[in-house]
Amino acid sequence: MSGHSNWPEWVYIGVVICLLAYVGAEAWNVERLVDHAPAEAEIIKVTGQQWFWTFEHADGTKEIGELHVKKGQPYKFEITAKDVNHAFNIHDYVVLQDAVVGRVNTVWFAPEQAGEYTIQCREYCGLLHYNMRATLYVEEN
Ligand SMILES: [Cu+2]
Repeated sequence: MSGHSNWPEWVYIGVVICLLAYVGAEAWNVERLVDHAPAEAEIIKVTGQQWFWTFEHADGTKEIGELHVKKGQPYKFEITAKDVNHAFNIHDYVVLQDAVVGRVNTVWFAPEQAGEYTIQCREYCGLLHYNMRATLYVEEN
């Protein structure tokens, strides 16, 4: 027995373990929130092609160049492309996802403010890329 006490080291190790567990749990929670749409989310199929967006609601209704949704309702976008790659972007709602040929990417959002917002293509996809826009209409529920 050397009269040396090592409890400060154990306290230090304990604090580090607690911090790592906390950071890990937070990261897991954020990832879960970002990746997993709520169960009641309505699915909207989004197709990008030169140079417009097409939307198909769960009931089969289709829209071209505009998308009508309800305030407060969560939506899950299933995004794909027909010809070349595009990127689906609703700037005001921080929605951004690649639209890739032959594959379906998903992203979800729940609009909180009624109004009109711009949907844009964020991947250079040819001559009229700059004009590949659509309007998002968020309506009162
Ligand atoms: Cu584009």
